Amino acid sequence: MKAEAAVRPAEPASSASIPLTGNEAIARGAWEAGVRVGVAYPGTPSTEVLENLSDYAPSEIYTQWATNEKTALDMAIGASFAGVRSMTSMKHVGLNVAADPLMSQAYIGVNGGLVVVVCDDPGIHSSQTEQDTRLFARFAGVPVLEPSDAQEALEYTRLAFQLSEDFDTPVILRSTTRLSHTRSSVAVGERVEQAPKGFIEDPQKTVIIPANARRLHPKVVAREAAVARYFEGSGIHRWEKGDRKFGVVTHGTAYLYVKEIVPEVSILKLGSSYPLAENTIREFAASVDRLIVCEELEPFLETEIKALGLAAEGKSLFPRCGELSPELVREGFAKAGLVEAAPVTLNETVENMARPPVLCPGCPHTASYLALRGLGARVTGDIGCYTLAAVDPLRSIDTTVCMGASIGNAVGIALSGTEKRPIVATIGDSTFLHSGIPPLIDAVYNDVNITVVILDNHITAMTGGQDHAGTGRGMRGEPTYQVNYEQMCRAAGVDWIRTADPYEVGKMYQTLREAIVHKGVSVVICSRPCVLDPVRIKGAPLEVKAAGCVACQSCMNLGCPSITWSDETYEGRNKVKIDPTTCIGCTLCAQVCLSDCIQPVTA
Ligand SMILES: Cc1ncc(C[n+]2csc(CCOP(=O)(O)OP(=O)(O)O)c2C)c(N)n1
Repeated sequence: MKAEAAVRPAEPASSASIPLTGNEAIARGAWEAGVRVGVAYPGTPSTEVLENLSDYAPSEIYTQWATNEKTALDMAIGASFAGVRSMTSMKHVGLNVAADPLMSQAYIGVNGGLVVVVCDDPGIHSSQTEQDTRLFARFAGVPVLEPSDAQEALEYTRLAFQLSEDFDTPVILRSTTRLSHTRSSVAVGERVEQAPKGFIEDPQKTVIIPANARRLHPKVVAREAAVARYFEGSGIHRWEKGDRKFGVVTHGTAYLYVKEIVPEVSILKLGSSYPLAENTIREFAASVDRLIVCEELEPFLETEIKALGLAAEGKSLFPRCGELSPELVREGFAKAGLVEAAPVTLNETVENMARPPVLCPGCPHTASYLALRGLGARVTGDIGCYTLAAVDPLRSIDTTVCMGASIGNAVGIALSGTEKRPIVATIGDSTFLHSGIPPLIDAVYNDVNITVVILDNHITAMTGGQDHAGTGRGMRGEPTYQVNYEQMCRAAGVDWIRTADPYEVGKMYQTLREAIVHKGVSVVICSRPCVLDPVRIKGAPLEVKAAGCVACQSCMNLGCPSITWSDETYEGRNKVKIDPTTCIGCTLCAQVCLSDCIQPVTA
């Protein structure tokens, strides 16, 4: 072990300490490091990184939402080529989308420092999968830094820019939901401006044709050893000496759980899992009788440590799937015989109280899916608030894979020739721009019979209401060009396009019916702003005139959370009532009511 001091920012932090979440600390660290360009596509738990970066002065940092994670990384790479520090941030699945430029840039390297913030979501709080970005870092040959708390998030972000320039590589800064969204006290520093270097003409480095790539690949391999050596001398890996009977290798937020549950053991806290701290790990292993690896998600360190020929225990004690917690870590150490097993945990109690998520009262997506169910369509879905239409009571989505998949999936179903029902792809506006346009081109190119429904609520609602290229506003609210979906679909070759208002249930149903009988590709743009954005829309609420309610329960099929059962009954069935405090007066329930008993509230 070379050094025991934690890695500190290149410039001394000022004496000021402020409470920051992990994401706020990352943004602060980037600002202090002199970042000039920040671009991202939103995704929980990473969204607030760019949102916080955009709170700094536009004269210091240019920030903007990108159309997807690949274009975001491409733009950040462009800024790095031009000699300024740049950063992009995304959720773990965003890196799947941005993988192509990342793999190339690992060969090319950087001019201005380039940091890719990736926030993993162990426990799948709000994602389609659970992924461990450390595997991606090793796959790409790109160093990954793994802060445990907000202070480290700030310091490692600064370090990441420095490393990027010193070792000519993009650097991944990996966070997780727990770190990104947890607030703690952080000692902050000042911004250190970096003089822009300008574009360096060096096509043998910046043009990745086979002849150059063959030369650059060995550079990536050699860099792995060089960065590992640097890490071992930098103090980023912290060895906390304790009981020599047990040594625990850990990382990220798992370190905090280990400290809480078994504070007396020897701990090797790795600030980075790739490149591996081989020498430090060997030394640490030799100093303890029993080596335990406590890591979240994949057995990344455990596998590497065993490959070094060292005996270690890891996933035999701790789960490989899901988020770690103090309770699960205690359970693991109890299995290892270090601590007593725990009594009933808070987690179990909370999980037993799980409440299924629902669309908001007045959500415009509700009526679109109600209509599609009525039409008996085979519906491919996508990722967004509207994915909730897959569950009761709307239950009108048959497939959901990943962002942008709905249209391609629908084309594939049509090409199979087995589907008798009308095939409808449903996709949100932000998702359509993210990755829905190429498959729409494929749909026309393959001349299939499908309908594409663009659920245009004028915002990226799922992640908290971010603007995008279809809203006509940039991330600081500045007016900018607004994509015209109709023109875009026409340019892809679609000749049957209609716009419908999902608050006019009858008309919209009729439009969708016409769309599905059209031969070829048809597009319906269901246009109506999200009820929560930009300000919460609230009209006069509705009420059920109980005397007229025949308990037909048609309104219940909307799944509106403002509609609940009443104690009154009609022919043995419960009537319904509406909560006037949450009702936004969209009138969808009144439109589907068979007995006309839902009316505006009268004083
Ligand atoms: C590759 C990827 N990037 C980001 C996300 C996070 N995310 C989930 S849905 C979504 C967009 C939702 O917006 P939109 O399609 O307009 O639907 P809405 O939620 O507004 O109904 C985003 C950014 C993700 N799941 N996958």
